[in-house]
Amino acid sequence: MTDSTRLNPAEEIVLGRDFMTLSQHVLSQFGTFSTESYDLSALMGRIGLAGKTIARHLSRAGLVENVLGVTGEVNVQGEAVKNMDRYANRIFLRAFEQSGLICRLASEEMEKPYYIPENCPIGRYTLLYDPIDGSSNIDVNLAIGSIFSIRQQEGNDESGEALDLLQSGRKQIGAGYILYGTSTMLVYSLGNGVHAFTLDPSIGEFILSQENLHIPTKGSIYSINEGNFWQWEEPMREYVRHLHCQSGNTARYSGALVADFHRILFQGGVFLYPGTVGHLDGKLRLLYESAPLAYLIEQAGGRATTGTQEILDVVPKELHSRTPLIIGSLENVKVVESFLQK
Ligand code: P6P
Repeated sequence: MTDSTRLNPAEEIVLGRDFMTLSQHVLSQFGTFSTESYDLSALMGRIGLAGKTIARHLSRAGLVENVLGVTGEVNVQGEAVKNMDRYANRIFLRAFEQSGLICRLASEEMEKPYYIPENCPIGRYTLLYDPIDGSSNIDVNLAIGSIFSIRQQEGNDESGEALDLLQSGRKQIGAGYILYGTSTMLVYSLGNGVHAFTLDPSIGEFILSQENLHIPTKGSIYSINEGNFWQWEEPMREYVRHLHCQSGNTARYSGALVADFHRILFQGGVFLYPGTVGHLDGKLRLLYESAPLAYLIEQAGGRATTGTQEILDVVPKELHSRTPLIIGSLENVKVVESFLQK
């Protein structure tokens, strides 16, 4: 008679692996069952729900209406709004209504923060997010992502100006991204290391796949849009020429920050989106693109800078402030800084 209460080692590993879900992992991070740990566990679970919903929508992009293509609107950034931008933005909003967790959401797609009044006395967190990063890749079925940053809400923000958000990235209590690639992955940190989850569609759960990620201190990959070469300032051109003169470097650029960042995080190297003569602050937004990725990279032992200042020390002038971004392995980023600070 087999003992049905016991598992063989292989089964134990699988069930042990399958049962480390995203929400469970967050709780295990705190080692206590405090209100904060439960709130953040539930909050991450909701982000996972948003990610799963967006991934499902993307998986049928060519088959259903209003996934590919544009809405005909222009967002606060002056960019054409893709159907997926609007859909994903709404999914994040819906994920947190009636949650009691998030009082305020700020997004690339919304000029002003969105308030959920029924959550405000209780939910003291703000979620800043880019619902779909790399949307130019959607219509050609290439990887895209969502990026998120979690902050405590300080005060009641009666003015609705969200002035407490105009503080440096050091105020973040957590950050992460979802990568809609060959598989859907969620990578996050709440200040205790960086952890990666892979969506198992058969059970509809993000399952822990890599824990305590560390970026290699040096890598051979550089990721930059060399089509902008003549718009960069001379020191940046000098750096790229330096790479061209060396053997062993590999250029990889997908057009989606999350995908390029993910490769650098796992394999080492450096991603760069510098300023250009027309836009010295570059293209990427600080609060919901660069700062959350800078939070992750520092947790993973890497570095993120504007070229002259650490990204996490930059104080935004307004909600949609942009910043140059150089992010990746410690040694690679320091070489870039040595060129830019000459
Ligand atoms: P470019 C996507 O629009 C995005 O914001 C990032 O995801 C990406 O890294 C960058 O812009 C690509 O910009 O100018 O190289 O096409």
